Amino acid sequence: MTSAAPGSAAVSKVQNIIDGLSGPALDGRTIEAICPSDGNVIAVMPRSAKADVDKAVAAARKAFEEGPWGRMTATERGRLLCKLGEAILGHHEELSILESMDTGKPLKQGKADMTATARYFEFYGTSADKVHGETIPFLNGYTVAVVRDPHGVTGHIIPWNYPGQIFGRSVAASLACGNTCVVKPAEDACLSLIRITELALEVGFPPGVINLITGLGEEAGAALSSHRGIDFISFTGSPEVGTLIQSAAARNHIGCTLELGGKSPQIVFADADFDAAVPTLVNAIVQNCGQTCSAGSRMLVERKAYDELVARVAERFKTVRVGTWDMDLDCGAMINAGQKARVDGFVSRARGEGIPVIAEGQIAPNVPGGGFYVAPTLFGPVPRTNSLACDEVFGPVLSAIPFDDEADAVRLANGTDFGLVAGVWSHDAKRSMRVARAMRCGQVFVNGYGAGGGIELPFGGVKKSGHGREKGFEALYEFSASKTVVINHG
Ligand code: TXE
Repeated sequence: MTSAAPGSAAVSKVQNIIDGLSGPALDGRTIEAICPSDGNVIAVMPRSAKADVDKAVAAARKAFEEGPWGRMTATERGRLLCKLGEAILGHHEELSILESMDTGKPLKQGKADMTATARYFEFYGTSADKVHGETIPFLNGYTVAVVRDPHGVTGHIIPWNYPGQIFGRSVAASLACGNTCVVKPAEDACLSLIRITELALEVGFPPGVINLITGLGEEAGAALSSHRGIDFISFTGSPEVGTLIQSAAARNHIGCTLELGGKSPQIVFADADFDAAVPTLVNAIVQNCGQTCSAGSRMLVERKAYDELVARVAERFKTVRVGTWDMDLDCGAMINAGQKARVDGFVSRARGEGIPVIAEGQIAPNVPGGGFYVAPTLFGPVPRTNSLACDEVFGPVLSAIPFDDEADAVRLANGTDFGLVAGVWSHDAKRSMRVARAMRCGQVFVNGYGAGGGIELPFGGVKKSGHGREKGFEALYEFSASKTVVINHG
């Protein structure tokens, strides 16, 4: 990667990495990477097409079947993953700046993301030699062993909201199982991932084990997800594209994990500790400018405490500051003009329908005109069937909704098409447990939310939020398949 000094006006030229070699798209086409903070072009990347995908998949196949990767022990593979984690930490500042410039997120968030990315490689590096199988009692004279095999070549389509972290959680888990990978980052955010792939080669990953191609979703992404040469696909992104990915996987009879976002409720009972809840409720929606699959976008509040809690959240909401990535405030810019327009559309429709605005954050006065900024907005009470209460906004927009009792809270929380994460705030342990168990989603937090990224915690959704689990040890079951070996020694 020939990189410009971060923050300088120079434009980097970045390249695909296939079989250990950097290069342009075969037909030489390019696309531009834009910094969301000011709208300036910061890099030019290959606009890969099917031929590039063919080449990357062939390299991954060769590395899986012929390269040293398949002959290495799980411990050796794990050591390399840990070394890559260390290299990410060794280049933490550089990678964090790339991530923040490329996505518009505040630098402290870019730094936290890179720390988490490194931790994924450490977690899966130290897990690689613990992917144990089992034995099963069977007929007399038989021993049955269930071993876990890698799938082969795995495809990874990464979104732009947390490029490093989502690369880490899916690629590291896949590599720990012994697969080789082809990665297609989002066209809006690829810079940190190219650098991490370079670092992988520097620390000793054999060529072809991690291949990365940049390009548009409907071109390179579609070519990768429908490729006959891949054996599994991991996708994080929109439900619409998730449907395309699952259809392509079905046509090729391969498995996939789909993580497709959410409309996560935070249920606050009147007996909750408001001092603890308020900052978390606000952070859960403004973090990464609300562009977080698990954003706590619905604040459901027990009616008798509604006015008090909403007033306290509003007070905090007004202090939220939005600015450029290097101003390092609470929120950065939205990723692109399209996502800004989407969020602006939700806000103006809600205003037009007369839904009260309770509070707004502040955009710093000196942000550049070309950036994609939106002011965080707290609406309430939001009617339960309004689009704001049901659809994923993917921006810093919080909907406050009162509920009457526990049953009503559960009905309301489960009442959208999504099911990713939920939060429950109450001092009544029995009630918290009942509500947590009643949630139809993949993760529930009680008296907290997000818990520092939760690398060790299985993560994924139900319903329109997708299926399959990444993070934690469960990901290792997704990226491997069991094989039952039946030995007759009678
Ligand atoms: O997502 P896309 P977009 C949600 C969020 C957001 C909306 C749209 O609600 O507002 O999706 O965002 C690749 N075949 N999430 O349009 O298009 C694309 O190149 C194969 C939630 O950016 O789904 C990128 O790498 N791949 C979410 C990735 O899919 C294709 C994170 C995601 O892009 C493709 C992002 C195709 N036909 C958005 N079309 C989360 N769950 O965290 C696109 N891609």
